Amino acid sequence: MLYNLLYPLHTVYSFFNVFRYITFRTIYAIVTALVISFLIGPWVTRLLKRHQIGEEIGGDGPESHKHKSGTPTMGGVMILIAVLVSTVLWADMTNSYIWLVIFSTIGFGLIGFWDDYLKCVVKKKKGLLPRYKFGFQIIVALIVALGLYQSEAYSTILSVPLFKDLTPDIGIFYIPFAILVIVGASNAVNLTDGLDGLAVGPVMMTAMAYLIVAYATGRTDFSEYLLIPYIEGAGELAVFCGAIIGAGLGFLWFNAYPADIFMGDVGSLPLGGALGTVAVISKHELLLVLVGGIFVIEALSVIFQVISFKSRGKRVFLMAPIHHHFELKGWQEPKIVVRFWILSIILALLSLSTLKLR
Ligand code: 57M
Repeated sequence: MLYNLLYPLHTVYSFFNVFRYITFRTIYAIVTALVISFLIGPWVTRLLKRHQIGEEIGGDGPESHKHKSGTPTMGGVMILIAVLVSTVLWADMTNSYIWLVIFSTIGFGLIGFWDDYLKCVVKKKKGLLPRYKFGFQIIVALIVALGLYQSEAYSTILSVPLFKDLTPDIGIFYIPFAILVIVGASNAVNLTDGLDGLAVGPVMMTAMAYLIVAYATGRTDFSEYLLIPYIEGAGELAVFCGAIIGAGLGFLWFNAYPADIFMGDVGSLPLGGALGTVAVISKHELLLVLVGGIFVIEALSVIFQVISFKSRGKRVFLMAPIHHHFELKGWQEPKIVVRFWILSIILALLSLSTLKLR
């Protein structure tokens, strides 16, 4: 918005020219989201405590989690406020991709909010029934996919990491594919969110990688040099990714071990959905499997565990998702979290290297 309001003044005061630069606006989107989360964090925590919106830890989890009972949850509200306010302030609000990603974030945020509300306020243990949760996630992702598909400038060609000549055009199948990426990312981040700081670390790393990807795809020179698709206007998503990084850092301040607050589904579902949407818009959908490798490993551990348990009555892991396996093996929570962060940094670096390795 500041871009739309202030940049036109550059003809009068040349200083306002600076608002033209995505890099400048991205840095300030990070700072703004960080400051907002710092400012509202204590207030959100107090509000949630006052209304007793806290986590109820069931008896089925690891013993080490029992003491976390009552920790305020739904801290994702503060992430959403920080991301959205910062994006609206610093992004070009005439850019349709920005509106699409805002829509996706709010859509998944509302689904998460509803689920948390049922669990924590109405005290309905199971929250929103999985079939409804999944159904609404598909509807939000379908709207995003249709929004892109109907735009003439948008291509249904996939870019496959490492293979510059492999560019399959999946045509109408792009719609279910985009839904799979967005809904898959949303649920995978949700599954990962089971230890203090575990989800938000890789979320920030993924946002950082996509900040660079989006910036490069939005520039003719960079995309030509790197042989990646050029998508006019996609560079603006760097501002959004910056807002996620700032909000994530601010949230981590309160969610670091021992956590004062959990993000809840109102945080995990929109963060995953937003990253999936950015991956789809920037036409680096398949890269998300590598960048967000931690989320993929967490989701796969659940799939293998469930299949193995149902088919042969045996578990592959002591407990799924895989972070619980390490807990039951005796690793301390901060050790698991920091090791997963390290893996996530390595994966983000590897992913960025594939932009050049073709
Ligand atoms: C939500 N929720 C956390 C917190 C967070 C199919 C099955 C694998 C589904 C899965 C599931 O329900 N996953 C989604 C996971 C929960 O965290 C809350 O949920 C929000 C995210 N949606 O923001 O509000 C607990 O995680 C801990 N936590 C922290 N720090 C944080 O910053 O310590 C969360 C954030 C919190 C807190 O203890 O209460 C969760 O783990 O429940 N189900 C599971 O993950 C269950 N696994 C399971 O049943 N495994 C089975 C197989 C056959 C699937 C097995 O391996 O045998 C675990 N859920 C629970 N206990 N409650 C098992 C242990």
